[in-house]
Amino acid sequence: MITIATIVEDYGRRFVVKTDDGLLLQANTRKKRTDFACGDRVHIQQLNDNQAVIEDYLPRNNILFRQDIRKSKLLAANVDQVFIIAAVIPIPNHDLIQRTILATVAANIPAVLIVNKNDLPDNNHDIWEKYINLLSTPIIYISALGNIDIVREKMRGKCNLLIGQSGVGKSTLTNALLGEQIARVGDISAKETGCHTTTHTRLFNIDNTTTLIDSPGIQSFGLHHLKNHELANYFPEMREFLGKCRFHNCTHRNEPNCAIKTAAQEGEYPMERLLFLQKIYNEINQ
Ligand SMILES: Nc1nc2c(ncn2[C@@H]2O[C@H](COP(=O)(O)OP(=O)(O)OP(=O)(O)O)[C@@H](O)[C@H]2O)c(=O)[nH]1
Ligand SMILES: [Mg+2]
Ligand SMILES: [Zn+2]
Repeated sequence: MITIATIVEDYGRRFVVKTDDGLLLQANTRKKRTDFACGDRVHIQQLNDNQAVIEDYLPRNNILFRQDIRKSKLLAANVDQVFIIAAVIPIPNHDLIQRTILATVAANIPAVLIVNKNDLPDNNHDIWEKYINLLSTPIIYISALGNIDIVREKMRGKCNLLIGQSGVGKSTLTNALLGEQIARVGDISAKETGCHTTTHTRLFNIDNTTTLIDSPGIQSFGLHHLKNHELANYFPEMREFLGKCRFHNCTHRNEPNCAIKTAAQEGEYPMERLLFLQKIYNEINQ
């Protein structure tokens, strides 16, 4: 019998699905397919009381993924909102944060930056302020160990994905939102770089209308799926300068009379962002 279910746990090759009746089933795919993600609505064939086979996914509203030269990694499907989590510890990887933002813009999913561990001393907010222009929503400063009502409010009624470096507190926040210690939390007090505590992506129900996907920490974010001619469009703060370069197909690298380079040189556009754009251009054209 074919039934519809949602993927609630993604172990890469095997999955856990939840039927619309609330039944949890261990699920494999046919022909070792791995092109499924947490949040996917799928057709399943139920085999017995606790096993099923995933036949295919239903049309997706969106899919967030990263892609390096050889392979792509699906992060989650059908999410309404991505929360990019960062903190002062582990040391923030700003390249990774910018890449994640770029991927969410390309996937057309609104993103919010959560700066966690605000209870720690030396929490200088200045380093985060640059992201305000890159996100349509302001940055939220929280401590997952303290009051998280502002996050709960923002998540209400939506499917939310938590993504970020290992050790920033994604699972701690997940547990705080759930009101119980379900997701495993790692101790990084001895290691600044953090260790990967969460090893698979998992979807939780916060209430009847709100879901939350906790994911393993990421170290890199390949953007090989982005196309050359679209890239600049994914820099929302760059839009006012686009179309003003001498060449309509300007890549904003070595071309003469590039409006963005000029703006950056004159301090009207952040040089850091132009260099980031050029870096991604060079990377996807290798
Ligand atoms: N001081 C402080 N520590 C926090 C906060 N949130 C999380 N931590 C600590 O940070 C460490 C890592 O937290 P996790 O929730 O496991 O981090 P994670 O992002 O899920 O890590 P991965 O699963 O490896 O990706 C734990 O020791 C938490 O107790 C916070 O708001 N303040
Ligand atoms: Mg975790
Ligand atoms: Zn240009």
